[in-house]
Amino acid sequence: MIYFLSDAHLGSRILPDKQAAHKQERKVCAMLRTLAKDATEIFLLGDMIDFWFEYAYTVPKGQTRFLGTLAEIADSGIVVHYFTGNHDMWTYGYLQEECGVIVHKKPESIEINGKKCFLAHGDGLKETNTGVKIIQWIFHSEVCKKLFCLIPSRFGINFGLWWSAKNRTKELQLHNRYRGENSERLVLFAKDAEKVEHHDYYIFGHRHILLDLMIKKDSRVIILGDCINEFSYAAIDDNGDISLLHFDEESLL
Ligand SMILES: [Mn+2]
Repeated sequence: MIYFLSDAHLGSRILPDKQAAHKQERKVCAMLRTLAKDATEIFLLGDMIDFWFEYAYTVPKGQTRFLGTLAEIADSGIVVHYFTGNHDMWTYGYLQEECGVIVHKKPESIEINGKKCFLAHGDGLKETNTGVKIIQWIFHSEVCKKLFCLIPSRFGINFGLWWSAKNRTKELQLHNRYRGENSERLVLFAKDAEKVEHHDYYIFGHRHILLDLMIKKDSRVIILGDCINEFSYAAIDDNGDISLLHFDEESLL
């Protein structure tokens, strides 16, 4: 089986306290370990960590269980793909070296069990808002990254977590529902992309909604939900069939 999950936003200040954060992190790890039982590959499609920035000699505190679980799964021979999202894009080798994952910083077109899949976190696709575009340019700028490195980490990381929580709160208030086939950006993106190159599945994270939509008789858009409230994931079986599922911790007991 091949699995896809996204958007755990581990370490987010939206959660009430450390205890709640650890509870969520343990559940994400339990989910990963359960999927690992019959997985050959696991794709993390972005924003697994709420704010990640690697400095030359240090990384942000926290997410210890999660990073350990990734390393354990990768060490066992399962290929783990880590797509960066718009909250955890500032990774420069640590996740590959220490956790053994393959980092993808751009969308990928990959054939999986005979199906052509377009995989992406989903931020920036079909984006029309100039403000958001400017922020995205800043986030991807090498100069801005170097400048951010000059800020002491206690201020830099504090700012990152604050910005991230503010952003998520806004998203939760404004956008956390399906906008419909004609307004949902990722669906519009997939429909446009389909005119140029065919994919059987378009799989995205980012939106924190669950969507399984046929856009053509042989093309489907999947949006993965999240690992905060839904603990949802997609699975592609050996025949290339895809399903959107929920992880149920109770069933493990
Ligand atoms: Mn995102």
